[in-house]
Amino acid sequence: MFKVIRSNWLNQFKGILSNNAIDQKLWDELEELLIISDIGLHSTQIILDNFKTVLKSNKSNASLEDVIDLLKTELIDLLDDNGGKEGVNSNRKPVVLMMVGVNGVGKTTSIAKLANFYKTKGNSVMLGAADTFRAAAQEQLTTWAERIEVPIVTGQMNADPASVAYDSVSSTVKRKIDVSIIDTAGRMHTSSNLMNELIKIKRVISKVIPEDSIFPILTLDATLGQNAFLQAKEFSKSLGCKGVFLSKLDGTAKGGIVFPIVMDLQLPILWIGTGEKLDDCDVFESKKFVDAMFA
Ligand SMILES: Nc1nc2c(ncn2[C@@H]2O[C@H](COP(=O)(O)OP(=O)(O)O)[C@@H](O)[C@H]2O)c(=O)[nH]1
Ligand SMILES: [Mg+2]
Repeated sequence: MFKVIRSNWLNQFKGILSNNAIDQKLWDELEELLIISDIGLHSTQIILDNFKTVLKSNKSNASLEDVIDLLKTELIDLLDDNGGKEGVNSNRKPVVLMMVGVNGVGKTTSIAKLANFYKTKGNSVMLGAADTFRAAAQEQLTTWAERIEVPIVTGQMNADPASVAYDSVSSTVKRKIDVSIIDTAGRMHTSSNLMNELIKIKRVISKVIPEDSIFPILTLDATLGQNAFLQAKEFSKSLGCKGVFLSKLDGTAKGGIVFPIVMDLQLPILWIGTGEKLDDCDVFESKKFVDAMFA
């Protein structure tokens, strides 16, 4: 798991920590390392402030390894404390995952991965192709559904996406299926029509399933770095997203993007995508992730 992370933080942190006394130069170099790792200014400040406190009370007698361990523990705690751990409670049945995010971030691919993930765990799955804006989106999801062997509800090009989502979720309930995953369109995040359309989808499906069983999941592309944030805030605010599917982690050597997602957006990262194939998908775990950053 997380074999794709190539940050190599261990040697970089060791180098900085062993070459400096605890002074401004140390903080400047640490800050630089965190920022070029995609952590973003705000989260970097929080990490450094916490680390300063820990380091001041420990460095005099702590070994380099101990200091690295303190830092790792702090990073894991920050991820656990800020993102919230609730995630998707799949004991609740049926559960609806409504996948949102701008075009090209990997929504449809991630839906296929999740369908495969839940099916492999023994859950029944139903897909809903509510991206009726692009004809190719229907075909793409249908192809995945056939491969994974899960049922799908599709709609005509330009059909009302809310009605496709409604049909799919209704059918999920009727057929006593465990997990319903809804694909949605992702035109520009600046288009208020898109947000209104997504809000409508959520409202309409809440007529057949309790609202707390609906989980809007934001797909974010890890390679977009800080650029992913504006879109993320907009989606999160409008839809009350419950978590993030972080795609394309194989496409970046950094990985630090997880910190501002969790700390600034206050959204847990639930899954990561690490390639284009069905099983290039892992459940996110803070400790494993931080260990991988330092591997
Ligand atoms: N390397 C890599 N490519 C991915 C990943 N997830 C999706 N993709 C690719 O990203 C492109 C856009 O994906 P798609 O699912 O169509 O995005 P959508 O427009 O958000 O539905 C496709 O070429 C996918 O194969 C991932 O985790 N890693
Ligand atoms: Mg798509």
